[in-house]
Amino acid sequence: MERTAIIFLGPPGAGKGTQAARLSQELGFKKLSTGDILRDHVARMTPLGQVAKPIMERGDLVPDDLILALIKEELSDRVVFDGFPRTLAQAEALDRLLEETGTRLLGVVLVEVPEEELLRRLLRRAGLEGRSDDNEETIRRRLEVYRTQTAPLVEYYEKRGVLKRIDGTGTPEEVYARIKGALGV
Ligand code: B4P
Repeated sequence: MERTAIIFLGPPGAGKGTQAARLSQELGFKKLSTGDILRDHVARMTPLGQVAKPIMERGDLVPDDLILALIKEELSDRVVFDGFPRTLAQAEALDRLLEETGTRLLGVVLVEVPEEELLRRLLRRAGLEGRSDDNEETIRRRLEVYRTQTAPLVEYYEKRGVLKRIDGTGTPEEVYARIKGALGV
């Protein structure tokens, strides 16, 4: 069986987690969400969780070396990455890992949503789920971190011809149909 991977990229609140969950389930791929794994470590207060907690509460990124160790531990033959990579160093390390393991990148799905809508969605989730990083100050910091540290990955993947730009507005079903169409799966 060929080893394959799909990456979900996009600002906080774009719906990456929602769409990655659905796609991985339908394709039978493992969903590897660095945000979910980190939240689990924080909840269990593991050594990684203790380091990650204040960083995530501020809306900053957890150091690359810690994230890369997690990824190596959790990598699988068929995988959907949700929220990883988030920095150029992570993207370059992932390239090396995919090459070493003979894994083919099927596409990088960039979910695009205007900033006012992102804020609206995350503030609504704050009321529903009470995630500790879903308050207005942290959300603004997460958006800023996305612009400065993660947005450069758009050009990185665009240059290689693997980027699929997806309009992330509308219902989750509408967005999902666009993603499947763009990936041809
Ligand atoms: P994540 O968990 O990845 O959080 P996020 O970027 O905010 O995305 P999330 O998955 O929650 O939101 P989504 O767009 O799916 O990261 C949290 C923190 O962990 C980071 O700030 C960082 O500190 C750390 N971290 C994670 N990965 C890291 C890495 N690789 N390197 C370093 N640090 C890392 O959805 C948002 C909301 O929109 C949901 O409530 C959803 O229900 C709603 N929604 C989805 N689709 C919708 C639609 N079509 N219409 C309306 N609402 C919709």
